[in-house]
Amino acid sequence: MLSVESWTLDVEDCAIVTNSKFEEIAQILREHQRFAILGHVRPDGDALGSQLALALSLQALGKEVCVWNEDGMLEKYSFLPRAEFLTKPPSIPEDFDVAIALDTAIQNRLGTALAAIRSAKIWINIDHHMSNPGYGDVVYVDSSAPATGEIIFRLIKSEGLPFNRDIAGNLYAAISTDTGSFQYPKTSAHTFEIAAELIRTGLDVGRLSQLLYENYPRRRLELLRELLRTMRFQEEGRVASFSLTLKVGAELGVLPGGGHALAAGARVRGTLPEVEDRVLAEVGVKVKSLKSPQC
Ligand SMILES: [Mn+2]
Repeated sequence: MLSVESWTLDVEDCAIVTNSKFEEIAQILREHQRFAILGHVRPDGDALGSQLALALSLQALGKEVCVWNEDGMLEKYSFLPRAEFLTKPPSIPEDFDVAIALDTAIQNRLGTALAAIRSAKIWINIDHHMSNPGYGDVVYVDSSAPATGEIIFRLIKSEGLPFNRDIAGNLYAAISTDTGSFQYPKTSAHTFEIAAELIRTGLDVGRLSQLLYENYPRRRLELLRELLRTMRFQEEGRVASFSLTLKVGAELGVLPGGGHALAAGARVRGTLPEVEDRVLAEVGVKVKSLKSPQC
């Protein structure tokens, strides 16, 4: 039930994607006037931060830019610089010179933002998910990048596109959140070098970190309290489980969580105690078959 949207595991079949050069992308950005910048539904910090960062750079270049996400700006990211620039897409589709999908492995995960594009002369697809099949006319997918924000930073810097503190703040949020605060394995020395360059624009890292990681809505704490209250341990402490009834979930105003490679979901018929027992019995069998951890 906790946020799993940013846990992306690149295990799906992957197509060989031939990347365009930054030079070619920058030329398209400079030569056209009207842009739509889109990101995936149920956005995370990387999607929202990357969208805003590229949009602000294009706006500073004198372009006309729409920044759309099906879910609009999430309350928890509303502190991002120029957050109000990102809106829900309109119900009547519009025409663009260039539509740019960011951080979105599968094009239809753009949701209603995709439907709001009646036409685009060029589709650009910039992403870091290995499962991205390379849709669009111009593609840049780098699965070694820990965040789409890192690719946007490299594009902006290598091509001399406008860069300022607002752009840096959005990119810092994108990279920080998608690396789990610079902890996940794809975090490299280069990632820290980029972060250093972003901070040099004058970012207040302490304040940004506080807003990113230490501010919770009350219902998140209430959800955590409910989950911890039901927590139990089995298999000599190697299995921990907790549960949430739909009734309590509805009272707390939280949605049922989706499925993800690292956070699988299933619908199982039965009462909660019955289903819990069945799932935990299966987990117990699996755990018994595993060797003891070495560390
Ligand atoms: Mn991402």
